[in-house]
Amino acid sequence: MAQHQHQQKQQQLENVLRSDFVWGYATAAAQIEGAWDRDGRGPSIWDTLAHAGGKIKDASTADEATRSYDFYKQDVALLKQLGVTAYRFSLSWSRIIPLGGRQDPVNQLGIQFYNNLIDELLANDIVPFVTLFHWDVPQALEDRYGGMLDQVQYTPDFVRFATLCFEQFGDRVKNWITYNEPGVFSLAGYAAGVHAPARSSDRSLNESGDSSTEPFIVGHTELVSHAIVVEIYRRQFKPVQGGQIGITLSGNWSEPWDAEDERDQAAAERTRQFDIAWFADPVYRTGDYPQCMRDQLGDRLPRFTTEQSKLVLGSSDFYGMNSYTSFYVKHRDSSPDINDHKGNVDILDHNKQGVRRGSQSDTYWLCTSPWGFRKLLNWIWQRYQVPIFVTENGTTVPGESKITHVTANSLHDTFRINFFTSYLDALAHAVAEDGVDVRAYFGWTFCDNWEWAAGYTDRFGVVFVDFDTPEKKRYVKKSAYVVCDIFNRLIK
Ligand code: GBH
Repeated sequence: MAQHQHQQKQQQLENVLRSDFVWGYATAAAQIEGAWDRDGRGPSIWDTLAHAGGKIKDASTADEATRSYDFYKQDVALLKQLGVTAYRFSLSWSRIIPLGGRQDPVNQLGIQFYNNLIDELLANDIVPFVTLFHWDVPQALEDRYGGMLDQVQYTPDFVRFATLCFEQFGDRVKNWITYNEPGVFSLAGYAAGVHAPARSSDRSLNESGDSSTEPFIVGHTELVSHAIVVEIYRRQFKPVQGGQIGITLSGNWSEPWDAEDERDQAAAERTRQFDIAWFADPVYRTGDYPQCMRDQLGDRLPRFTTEQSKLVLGSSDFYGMNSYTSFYVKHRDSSPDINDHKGNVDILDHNKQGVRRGSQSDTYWLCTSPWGFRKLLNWIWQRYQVPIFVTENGTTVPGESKITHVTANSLHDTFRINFFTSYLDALAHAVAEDGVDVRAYFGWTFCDNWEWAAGYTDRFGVVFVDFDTPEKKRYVKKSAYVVCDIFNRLIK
């Protein structure tokens, strides 16, 4: 096996994380709740995409998902059993405001559901981390004005939704995340066209869209509306409620294919900037997009007005970090394609010496590469200097998606245990030896769930779900206990 030579034997660290370090698991409404049309909920763009057919790997929908809408009490009890101190979940906008808009009626049953969930968590001493937006735009807003493509129409609708949530839940919720992975929402939905609302320049895949412009317009809408919501929270709610608010960004580590070649070093840095600094520089560093993106994209990259730029800079109390894997990056000599979003590079599984980026999971893009996780924690900390909350990190297990009914053996998820053990070891070393300020960690994810375009074919949970049973029966995998043991050792 031509394995990666990145692992070094390191001593096992103890008591290196702050005593107030919080940890748990993250989920998203669209992936777990089910009850897609019950108690007044309106459809989101993901319901539309799944129901239209042809875009989801196993032709499934999230109509039922794990039925956490029905079983939230059991889920909270199970979370408690797994030892977590926090739980990150998202709100379904169209459950709370079925048509989504600022003039549209509020659904009291939707508010009631989240009140119940929040109260149940607090009764169990589990701290709620609430994401306002995890990719599920109300379909009515998509129909009305094209959703986030129309920044002027969309922004007041998102502001109203966010304000309503602060009013209704902010007495008990003290940790808010505005957007989950704005870059993935933009690129997968408007460049690759594989996520809702399924737009791209590729007419064999999507009816409409423009991969060379729309992702950047949508990204701009997300940044500006995020900043406006944060300003409102800080001015109107924080003085009374006392919580914190920020954004969660996706990002994987980019390593030069040839570590000796300056062109590959520059390419890897450029990819980090397209991947991460696209959102992180405006928010944490400069109030503007990175220069390398402006150089390549020119006027296709929107410009911040002076006022927007001021609002965006400093608009996050923490760095919400979602990261799963690492890639090798090689420079290209040709000039960039109009639809390029990565900085004109080749993304590779092996480096020049033939070393693999890590062991392959069940998911094509995901390999276990903790060596890059430590480097990425350092890069983010050095560049942005804000406390890091790891808001997602996890893996699928080779072959696990083929298991439909549980056996004792299938709960021994050794591959996932190795993933969490090595990533948490990397995190502990980044904190203890590199001085990186990490304050929270959420594994992705609690239960196996509806994995977007992969449907039910990717199992990311530390809890196995038997989707064939009406009650979506849950079984704890071994990794859940290992993760708990690791945090018991690492937290002071
Ligand atoms: C997260 O996104 C999501 O927040 C979460 O809802 C999801 O369930 C979880 O990951 C697991 O997938 O173009 O080859 O890089 C992860 C980020 C970004 C990973 C887009 C897949 C596309 C493949 N995703 N990426 S590639």
